[in-house]
Amino acid sequence: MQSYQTLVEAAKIFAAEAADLVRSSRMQQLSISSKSSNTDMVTDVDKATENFLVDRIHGAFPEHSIIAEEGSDHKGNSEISWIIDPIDGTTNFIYGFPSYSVSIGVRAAETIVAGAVFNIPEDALYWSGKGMGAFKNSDRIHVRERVAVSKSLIGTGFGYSAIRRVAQAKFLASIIGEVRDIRRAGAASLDLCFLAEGRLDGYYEAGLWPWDYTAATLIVREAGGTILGPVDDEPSRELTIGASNLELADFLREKLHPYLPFEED
Ligand code: LIP
Repeated sequence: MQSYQTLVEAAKIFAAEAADLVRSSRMQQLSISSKSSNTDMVTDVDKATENFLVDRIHGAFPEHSIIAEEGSDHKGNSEISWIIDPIDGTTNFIYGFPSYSVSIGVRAAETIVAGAVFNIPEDALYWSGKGMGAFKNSDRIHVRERVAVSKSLIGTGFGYSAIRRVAQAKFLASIIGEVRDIRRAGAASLDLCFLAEGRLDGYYEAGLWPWDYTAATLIVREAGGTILGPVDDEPSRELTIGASNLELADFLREKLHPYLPFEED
């Protein structure tokens, strides 16, 4: 099996190349279609970037598996899996709102061993390898020093189902008076990387997919942060929580539990 370092370096290179492709496509006339709802959009750039990444990864590591947001699902004969979001924050990409990324996570069996998240508008690469620490470009990053829950800045996001968003907003209303404030940036991988570098104290979201959170989960953990799921320390589609400290993570999970699972259309 390749060393973790080889996988980390490859993820960094592939993420940067894919970011160049997205950036160069930004000014073209986008072809946009919808997926799970009329607000869940995908562009031809998402699909072209995914195809580029699948070709690059398969060309370098033909024995590896690949799972990606826009449907690629290549079964390899190795314990290594690449989990890709070609554009995380597609709505932001379409609107030109400066919060979208390329997210590439790598698992060896169940362990996340490499992660690369390219913040395209900021031209910055967040990356990590298991046991290597977390980085933004060449700078080491770390979660913010512990603060009281009441002084915590919390990121979150909402689903593509209107009923689900209303239920999520009701939960938000239940905690907004107990924390410093809320931020909604629109790309889970960047929300978690912002946590890793101290721009947020905590983050939660229900309804994420593995390609949204895999890479950034490793980056948060290697930056000294805590990741929780609904009942353990693994993120999931039901719930992903990230925090600079366990007290804040536990606060968010305890508050969220009575509201889960959020309704769907
Ligand atoms: C997005 C997530 C974000 C969530 C959005 C959307 P996409 O992923 O990263 O956290 O709030 O609703 O799901 O669909 O842009 O790849």
